[in-house]
Amino acid sequence: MRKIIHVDLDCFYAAVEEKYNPSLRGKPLGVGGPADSRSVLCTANYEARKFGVRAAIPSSRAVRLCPDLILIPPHFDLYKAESKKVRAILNDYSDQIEPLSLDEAYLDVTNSKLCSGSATLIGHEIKSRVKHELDLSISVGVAPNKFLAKVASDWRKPNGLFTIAPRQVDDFVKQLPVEKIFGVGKVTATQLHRLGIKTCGDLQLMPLAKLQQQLGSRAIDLKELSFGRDLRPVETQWERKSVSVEETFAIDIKTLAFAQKKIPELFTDWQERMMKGDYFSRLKGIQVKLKYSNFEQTTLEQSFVGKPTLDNFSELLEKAWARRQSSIRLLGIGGKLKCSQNSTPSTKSLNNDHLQLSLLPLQAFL
Ligand code: TTP
Ligand code: MG
Repeated sequence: MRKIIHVDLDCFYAAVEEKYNPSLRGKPLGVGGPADSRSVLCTANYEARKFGVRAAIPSSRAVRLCPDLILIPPHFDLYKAESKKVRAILNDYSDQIEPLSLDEAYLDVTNSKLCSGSATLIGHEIKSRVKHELDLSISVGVAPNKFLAKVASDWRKPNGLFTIAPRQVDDFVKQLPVEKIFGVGKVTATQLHRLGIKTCGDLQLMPLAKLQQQLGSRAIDLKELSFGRDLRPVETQWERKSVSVEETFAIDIKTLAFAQKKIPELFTDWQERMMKGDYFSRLKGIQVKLKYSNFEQTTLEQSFVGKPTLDNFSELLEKAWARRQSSIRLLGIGGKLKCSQNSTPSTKSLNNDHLQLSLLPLQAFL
């Protein structure tokens, strides 16, 4: 049985701002562009979150929700520097570390002899060192695999530590809302709810064939995760080469106009991923992927440097659609990334390029 730790700093950008300007502590704080621009928030501290202020909402809306909100522009170099310091602490506990973004990483501590071999004690020590040495708060999840470790780090956020021991997995997942499964966004969650599935326990009981009718190939992966099973290793060597998001539709889409309607939601998701991993500086191209009803697919790419807009993807979709003009079962958008010169935590990468679970080696469970 493996011992996996997932760490995620609390309101990271805002916490770094507070660290360097302690007078901000205790006050509602948002990091993002000015309220009179079209900017969105990168994050907000927990005081601001009480007002409904959170990442990705427009700054203008944030100040309407919380008139006393202090808005600070992001200082990315500072965040990268702090992220490196956290990474240096993590390095003391494992050499199998997979950074997911500037503020998140997995550690495999299965073979560690530190802290009497207790992953939970290692988690406590990491928390305490990040607090005392860096004046930052980090939440820690400990579990037998990556899926559960990530859920666990979020379970007691902020400043939490939560362990899901192997013997607790069965009971834990039974009550876990399906929304907690990564890759289950609003669309999939709604599909599942329609089938009467609210928790992983419900998902476990649903016959696979029925699930496949609704969700296609993803059904197998979701079913495995609903039992708390996830064999993905902690990957240390990868560098992300692309960031993409995609959606498989319950009913195939027949017209370009309908496909275009799906772009904004995908674009928002994609932009969030790109920002979170600080990938825009490495963007070299954008792409649109269409999978047709007969499972054939086409991908159209275009060179792009900088920050693409919704229109860029809409135009690309139009060109891709023109190739066949036939109904599609899946639409994806993404960006191709250049290799980084020196791998920082943000530019090292995820095991799976896509959010889609279908790329995971879950078949190995069967
Ligand atoms: P998160 O870990 O998602 O958020 P957080 O650390 O601010 O808050 P918490 O973990 O306590 O819930 O993202 C880490 C940083 O990435 C965040 O501080 C700012 C940045 N980010 C964006 O720039 N845009 C976004 O949409 C998101 C979600 C994060
Ligand atoms: Mg965080």
